[in-house]
Amino acid sequence: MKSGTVAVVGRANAGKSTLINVIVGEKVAIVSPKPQTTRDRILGILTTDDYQIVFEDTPGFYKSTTELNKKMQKTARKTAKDVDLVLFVLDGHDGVSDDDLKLLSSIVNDAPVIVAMSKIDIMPKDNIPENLVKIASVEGVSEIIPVSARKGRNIKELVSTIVKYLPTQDKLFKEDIVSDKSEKFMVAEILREKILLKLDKEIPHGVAVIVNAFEKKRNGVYDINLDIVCEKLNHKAIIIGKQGQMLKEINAFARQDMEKFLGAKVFLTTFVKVKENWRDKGALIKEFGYTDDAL
Ligand SMILES: Nc1nc2c(ncn2[C@@H]2O[C@H](COP(=O)(O)OP(=O)(O)OP(=O)(O)O)[C@@H](O)[C@H]2O)c(=O)[nH]1
Ligand SMILES: [Mg+2]
Repeated sequence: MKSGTVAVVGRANAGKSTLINVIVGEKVAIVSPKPQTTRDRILGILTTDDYQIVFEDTPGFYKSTTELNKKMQKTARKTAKDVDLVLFVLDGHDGVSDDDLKLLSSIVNDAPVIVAMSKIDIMPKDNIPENLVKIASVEGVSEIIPVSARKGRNIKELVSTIVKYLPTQDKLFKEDIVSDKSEKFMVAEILREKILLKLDKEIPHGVAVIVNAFEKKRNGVYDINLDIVCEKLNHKAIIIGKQGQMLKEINAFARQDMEKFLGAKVFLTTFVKVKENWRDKGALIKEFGYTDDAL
């Protein structure tokens, strides 16, 4: 049996989490059109009779000066070491830049590197060969596979290529495990995903979601109470919206997804709090669970 770990790294918004969700066949990580959606290392595990791939999703590389961002970048760099394979996701639909190539060469280390050139469904066809040549110029790249997670293109080819590079050994996880994250973690993330989708500019990036209560009642209904922590009083007003309309929409949208995820009815309550500039305060970052200590 082939089995091993695969760090999935790349620029923020490249499509890493989308690709893992599609390959694993379940939503293990939230996705949004905004950069810096993923903040933690999240495992997504695909097991068949012949192989087990343990994907390690990471926060995308992004230029930002907050302490939280520094922690996220560290998580990504640390994850890229000490794995059997690196899967570098590169969104080249606007062309592959020198910065992309620099980033790619900076993560090349002892493990083989496969580049998934993502979003080919929105990439002008004529650009594909040129992009491939550019990526191939980086030393240490073992394979380049053009894919579209959205359209499911070349996913099988990508998986079989990954398997080729994994060691022959027993499974690392039981076959029924798809993620290392708890239901509690995922419901908080689902709410954060809806905030990312509904709100713009700095607001969603400055939001953390904290679980106060997560309980399955005897009637089967989940009672969930979450805090939405934001950075400024005026952000709180925007999140709540006129007569609470924005928060109502966010909650309704999130509850729907939570019910799908948990397979049960959800009673959701949320409360918006302000913690000034928490993204620059180490103690709060830790309190909110963003730490690379476990890596
Ligand atoms: N057209 C197209 N869009 C895609 C594809 N894959 C992902 N996207 C979109 O790209 C955006 C970013 O996707 P994510 O999966 O959140 O990207 P990520 O690399 O995990 O981003 P971070 O977590 O911020 O680092 C979302 O709006 C996705 O719907 C694809 O194959 N084609
Ligand atoms: Mg992500």
